[in-house]
Amino acid sequence: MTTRPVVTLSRFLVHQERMHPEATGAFTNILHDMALAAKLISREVSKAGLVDILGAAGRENVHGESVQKLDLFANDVIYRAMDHTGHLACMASEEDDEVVPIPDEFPAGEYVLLYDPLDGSSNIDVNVSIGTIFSVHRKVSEGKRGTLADCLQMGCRQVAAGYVLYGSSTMLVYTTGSGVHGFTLDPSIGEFLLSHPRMTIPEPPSKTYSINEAYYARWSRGQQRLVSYLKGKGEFGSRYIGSMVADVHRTLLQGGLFMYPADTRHPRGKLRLLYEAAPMAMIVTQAGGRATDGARDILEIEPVELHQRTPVYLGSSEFVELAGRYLVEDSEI
Ligand code: AFP
Repeated sequence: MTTRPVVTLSRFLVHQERMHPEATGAFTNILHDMALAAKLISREVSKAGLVDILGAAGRENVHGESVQKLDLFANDVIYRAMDHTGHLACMASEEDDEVVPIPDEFPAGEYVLLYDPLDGSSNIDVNVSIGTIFSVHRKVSEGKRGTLADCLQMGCRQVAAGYVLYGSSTMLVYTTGSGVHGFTLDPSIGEFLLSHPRMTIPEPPSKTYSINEAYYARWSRGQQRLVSYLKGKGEFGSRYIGSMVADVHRTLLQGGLFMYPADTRHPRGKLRLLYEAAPMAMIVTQAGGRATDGARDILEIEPVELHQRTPVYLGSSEFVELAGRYLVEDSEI
């Protein structure tokens, strides 16, 4: 009987680092630290349903300790896993208004980390999958400590992007620009194991579109006609979880079209360019798909502010291009 070797995330990262003799190891360590943060968040997320026993956020638990909201907990865990390592020049989080500096007592490094610590957090109370999204850039500014300019870089300059899905299993999926690799957490040994090497969006893709259709009345004519076309074909299925990580993960595994368009309430879309759209765009593009704002490639959008929003169309190339053709006809909202 032949058994496949078990490849842990650590072993995989060491192997990848060996293929780049110029590597300092800093980058590998960032991914290691991210994996550690993911395990800590995963442990807390899996306890979310026990909130009545363990204590609701903002109150004290049975041990008399104060309980943090999960998204703030996740934000804190990632920051603390990263702040002292000497690999990062600064960070930026969806939860914080400004660039998050590295404390003065710790050395600063050459990379910048942007993250959405717990995306889809409104789904926590109903036990639906949620996730963490992260993006890594190289520092480009002169000084030792990172600045806003280091965070406001185009998606095509990302050196790595990834997400962690807290679902029926916890998965870490990442790319450094040479393929997308997925690891599943084995809770019995506390290790991420390589379960999805070289992920690519399947061809032919599943005919699935994913959008919050309740906003139909707020969409542009082009957007309405696109969805009417997809429905009218009678060939498409529809899936929408409302947690971007979960919706993108399904799209990656099965193909399809995920959309969060601009609408009258969100004229620039709802999703954040730096924390959600750009990292997911890098992953989907690396997996053979496409990601646009309806017209422009997401990876080519020049960010001008930290919390900038963008419409998002991502998934199988043919569907993203189809969406673009409908939207170009009528961009008025
Ligand atoms: P929350 O973090 O507030 O739950 O928002 C999740 C999210 O940013 C993204 O994960 C979903 O794709 C999208 O918003 C869902 O938004 P709608 O509820 O408007 O469909």
